[in-house]
Amino acid sequence: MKKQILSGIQPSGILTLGNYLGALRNWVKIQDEYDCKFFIADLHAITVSQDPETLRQNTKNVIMQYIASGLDPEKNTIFVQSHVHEHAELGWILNCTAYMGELSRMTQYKDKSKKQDNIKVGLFDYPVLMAADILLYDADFVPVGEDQRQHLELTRDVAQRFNNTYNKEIFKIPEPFIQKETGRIMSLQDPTKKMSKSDSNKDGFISLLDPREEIVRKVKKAVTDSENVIRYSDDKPGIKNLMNIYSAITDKNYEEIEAEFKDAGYGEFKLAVANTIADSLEPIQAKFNELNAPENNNYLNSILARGAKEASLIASKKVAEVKEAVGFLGK
Ligand code: ATP
Ligand code: LTN
Repeated sequence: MKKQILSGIQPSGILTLGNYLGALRNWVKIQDEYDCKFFIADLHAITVSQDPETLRQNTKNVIMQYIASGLDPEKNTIFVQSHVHEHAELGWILNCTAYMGELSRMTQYKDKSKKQDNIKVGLFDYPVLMAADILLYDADFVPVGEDQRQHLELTRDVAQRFNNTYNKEIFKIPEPFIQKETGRIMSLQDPTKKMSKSDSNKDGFISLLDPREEIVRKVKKAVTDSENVIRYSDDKPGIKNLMNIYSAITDKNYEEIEAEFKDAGYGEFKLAVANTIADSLEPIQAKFNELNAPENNNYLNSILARGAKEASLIASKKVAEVKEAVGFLGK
């Protein structure tokens, strides 16, 4: 039996290089070895305001970006979270297991709530829905970026507590699967903050669909320091971030990169990084444009219909087990 993998990305914009290197690219690498489910977390996306038409378009775009990045719809279950109502249903039940105190400690909530005037209950509750996503499918591993580690810890605590409360191993306790080097790609405009697709400063992130000129412009504008020496150091967060990106794409280690750019200044280094990024995104963009043609609409819909069917089958069994354990009267 292959081990189970589950992960998702919110359709809150076009995916960034951070999403790609931190999550998506790793999914592509492991898709043969594991039984994988990848979903589009639209229920999560509405924890902050979304324009309905943009959300619909972003959801389609994320599906196409998954496939264009190399996820094979024949090997993986790909689905939209809101197509499987058990996510919301289990989310509610787990709300009655999770504690206010533990949710209050989530750093993503603290960061995101600072940017909102009226903080939605859903933004606070988001990690519980994420726990439900994971626990529905008995995931062994959850491949995500570093920012999600805390949510995974919470998932493990909630699962354990639920199992203990009902004295039954209903939920499998999942493990995080986080790549150290690429787990946290930083904003180009503020290298102390993670690169994020919903950043209001569009120059902070590179989107998977940015054309080469735009990538070159953004990388050239990236905030660095004034030393003008390409050296890997924690006190040079901007350069460190660019070196991380370059290393992730080229597979060169930091010493090799330092040697390669020994006689170069930041201008030359940035141009090399930008072009390397653009080269690696080119095939993804070509495939995306192909998938985006109107004649492929039915193909994409059929993948999602199949994905929802496969996911629902598993999720409904888990929810039935949970309802029984909790003491709900059967129909
Ligand atoms: P939003 O800006 O809407 O919060 P986001 O860009 O932060 O979105 P998510 O949808 O929350 O992205 O994350 C999808 C996946 O990408 C998660 O596994 C997350 O850990 C990973 N990820 C997001 N940003 C980065 C980053 N800068 N570096 C590495 N991984 C990242
Ligand atoms: N919270 C995640 C997206 C997400 C997720 C999940 C990831 C929602 N549910 C379940 C892994 C497993 C994020 O990246 N912000």
